[in-house]
Order: sequence, then C-alpha cells, then structure tokens
Amino acid sequence: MSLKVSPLLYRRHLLVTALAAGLPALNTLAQSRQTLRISTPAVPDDWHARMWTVLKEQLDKTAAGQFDTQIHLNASLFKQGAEPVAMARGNLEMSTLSAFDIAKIVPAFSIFTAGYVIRDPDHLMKVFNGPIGTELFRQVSEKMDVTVLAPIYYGTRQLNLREVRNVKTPADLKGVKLRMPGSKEWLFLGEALGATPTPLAFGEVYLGLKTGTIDGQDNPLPTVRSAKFYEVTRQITLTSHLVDGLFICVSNKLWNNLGAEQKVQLKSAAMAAANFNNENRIRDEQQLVAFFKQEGLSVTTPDVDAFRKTVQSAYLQSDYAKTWPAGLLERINNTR
Ligand code: KDO
Repeated sequence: MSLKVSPLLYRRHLLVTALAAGLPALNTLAQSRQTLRISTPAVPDDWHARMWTVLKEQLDKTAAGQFDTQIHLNASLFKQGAEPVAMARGNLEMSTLSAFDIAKIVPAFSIFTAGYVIRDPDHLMKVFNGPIGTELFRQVSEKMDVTVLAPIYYGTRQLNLREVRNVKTPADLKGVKLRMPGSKEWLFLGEALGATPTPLAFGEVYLGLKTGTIDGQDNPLPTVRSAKFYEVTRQITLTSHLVDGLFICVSNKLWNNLGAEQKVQLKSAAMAAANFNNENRIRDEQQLVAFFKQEGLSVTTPDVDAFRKTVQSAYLQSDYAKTWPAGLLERINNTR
C-alpha cells in the first residue's frame, strides 16, 4: 500500500483542516456582527431622523465592528405603519413606534393617543421613564415582540392650515379636511378636534396641501419646518392638542440574540439618540414661531380650554377609555 497521499486527497485534507480551524472565528464574527436595519418615515432634516446617526456613531465607537447600522429615511424601506409587523417578523431591526401604532395591539396605550393627557415634554419623560412606562413596555414586548429602548419627545402637535381661518373653538373646524395618518386611532383624534379627518401617509402630505386635496394637517412645529409644510400652508393654530411621544424600539428577534454587553451598548446608544432629539426639538419649538411668522404665516392662538374640554370629553366617552386600566389616568395626572 502506498503511503503517498494523492494530490486530490491532500487538497481535500488541507481544505477540511483550514475550514475546521477557521470556523470558530467565522462563527464568532457572524454572531457578533449584527445587521441593524432602521426604517422611519422621517425626513432627513428632522431631529428624529438625525438622531439615528447619533445612535450609529456611538455604536461604532462603543461596539466597534459589531453592528452594521443601516438607516433608511422617508419610509424608503417600510411604509409608515408597517414597521411593527416587520419588526415582529424579524424583517426590520429598529424603528420608532408611536402610541397609535402600539394602541392597536396594546389597547391601554390609547390613553397616550388622547389629546390633552400629557402636559409637556417633562411630564412625558417622567411617565415613560417611571413605573408606568416599565409596566406598559413589558406588555409591548410580550404582545408585539419588540423591546422599547427609549421614549423620545416627538413634539407638541399643532394645527397647520392651507388657508387663513378664524379658529377659536372646535366648532370652527367644522368641515375642514384635516389630514391624519391612516388608522382609526388617528382619525378619532381628528374628529375629536371638530374636523373632518382624512387619512393620508406622511410622505403625501406636502402634495396634498399644495394641490388642496386636504385643508390642513397637524404636526409639531419642528416637523412643519423640516417637511417644509410651511411652504404650502398659510396658518398655524397653536392648539397644542397632543404632546406626542415616539418609542425607539428593537425587534426581539435581534434583542434576544445579543450578549449582555451588546444590550447595554445598544440601549445606551438609543438613549444618546433620544437626548439629542429631545434637546434639539425642545429648543426648536421655542424658536420656530418667529421663523414661521417671518415666512409670512399667520400664527394664531385659539381658545385652548375650549379645545381641551371638547377633546377630553370625546375621549372619556369613547370606547378607548373603556380599555384604560382603572386608575391609570389618575396615575398619569399625578406624575410630577
Ligand atoms: C404623521 O404622519 O403625522 C407623523 O407625525 C405621525 C408620527 O407618529 C410619526 O410616524 C411621524 O409622522 C413620522 O416619523 C414623520 O415625522
């Protein structure tokens, strides 16, 4: 029997040995380099779009080489509202969800879709960074298969109309085609404000305002600026009807696959992104009225108490209120 190894067998032997030696290294690499696809309808210039770069840059420093962070703006990866299902299925790793997205699956969350419940950004942060947030985020994880990493302040929603109109009370919005995002929870808010709500995706609002298929929209002032709605509208009415939050979420499919240290790194990057967004947005909200006036818009203040009374009573009489756990509204009101 020849002791010579045939060149073919020898080549195979080399390949097997090389693979065996290389596999553990490859495995570690595959496990630790996580793809982080982020999808948002936000426009590039808005703070909750720019905050994702803050998250990416921090992760690239603290967890170098471990995350491949890919940011998709303008709803270019998933359309607005499709993100929760995409994350639950593991087709998307990260996004911001709204209280409206969450309320569809966790009905108690509809309390945060109700106008005039949260008082201001500070109240919002205290509610969600305290025990109420902890309890509700647990349900979000169980029912939606996503983990909330950080709440953010999206801003205080104001009315923004195509034509100048004397708006003092909800009765003055009768017949106004007010664009709202497309879900029944959003449409209810538009109705509670006294308008005729019209569903439309965020990306179509500019054209809708320009062509007149809608009479107005509602969004926080920084978004009215960054999405350039002020170019195609003539009035902002400071109803301040919803102090709106968003939630930086990660799919549990990814989250449960991370090591303890990676979890800390990702959460801390999300918190840095949230802080960046909140600081800039709050500062902007204080300065933007002057900007819009300079752009020729009429900025008016309605009878906010009249709006508050009408909107609050619409919610309290609605089926939404029946899903609010006993005592939750009082606990929110008492959070200081
Ligand atoms: C909007 O469509 O009006 C809205 O403000 C709803 C929010 O929940 C959020 O989806 C936001 O759009 C987008 O992030 C775009 O700013």
